[in-house]
Amino acid sequence: MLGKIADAVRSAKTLLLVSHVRPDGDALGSSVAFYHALKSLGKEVVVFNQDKIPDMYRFLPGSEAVVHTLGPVERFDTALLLDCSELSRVGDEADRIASIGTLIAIDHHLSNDGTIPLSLVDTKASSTGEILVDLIDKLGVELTRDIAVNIYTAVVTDTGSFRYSNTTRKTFMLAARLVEAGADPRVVSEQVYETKPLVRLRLMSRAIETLNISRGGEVGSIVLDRRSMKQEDALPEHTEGLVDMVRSVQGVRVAVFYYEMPDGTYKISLRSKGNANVEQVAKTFGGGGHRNASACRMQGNIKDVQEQILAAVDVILRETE
Ligand SMILES: [Mn+2]
Repeated sequence: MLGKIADAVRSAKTLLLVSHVRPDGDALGSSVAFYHALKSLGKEVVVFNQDKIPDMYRFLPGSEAVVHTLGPVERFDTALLLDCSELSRVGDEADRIASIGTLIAIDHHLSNDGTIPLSLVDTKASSTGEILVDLIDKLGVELTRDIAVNIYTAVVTDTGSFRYSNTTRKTFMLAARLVEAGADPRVVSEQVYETKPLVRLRLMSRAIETLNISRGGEVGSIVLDRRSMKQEDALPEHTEGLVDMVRSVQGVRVAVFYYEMPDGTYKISLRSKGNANVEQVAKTFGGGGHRNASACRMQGNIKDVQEQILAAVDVILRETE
């Protein structure tokens, strides 16, 4: 598949790079890294994402090239989906993007509806960035500093700074290569982890007040409602990482974060330690993700939502006791 995709990229003239809504470090790092790679091959490239770039990722070299309005799609002969392999994940422009002649997907998520024939999905890879380097090598593109910084950020953010189970020998070998090519680990971690706005800390304080511990300390959950978000003048991106704070508690095997969106529906982020498979919980409610990090959306009042989620969490914890 890698060879086929490399051929398709080589014969493409005008490419669209697109990733999932609410882009994370891997989505953006991969998209912008491949933008540089394609430019060096003399291609016409547009990087599109429906949502704005979170401030913490604005340091990524080339991130200013990302556009948020798609424009006519007829000019593209090829579209590459990065860090997602289902068109619906790209947002409102999914149908128009689907009409582009050649569609390619590069991803490491399990959820894959198989509608894109040219799909390179490696669920063992730490990140889309890691897979992308294989393609960049195959294309004979030099790993420049700009590419390295973007890919390094993708790897660091998707592995939780080389802490999650997706961190392998290959990840460290790649990291060494990226540092050699000019990525500075201190600069990246400072930008990604130490430039948070104060409002995030205030949200954290509000969320901690809602902390609920159940199942003898194995399940911890927090809630953020619309009112708190409004009162703190907070944006959705400010909630990123709150759920990890709950997972960090000793004895907690599953952490749940109920986030009330502006329309009153709930986005539920699930995190787990070890074998506890929260992807199964998310799937029960039409969501997805990985074993240790998943999400789904639900409607209804918070009490009902919590009850349903806790029942599903109970099922997976019984299975791995
Ligand atoms: Mn990813």
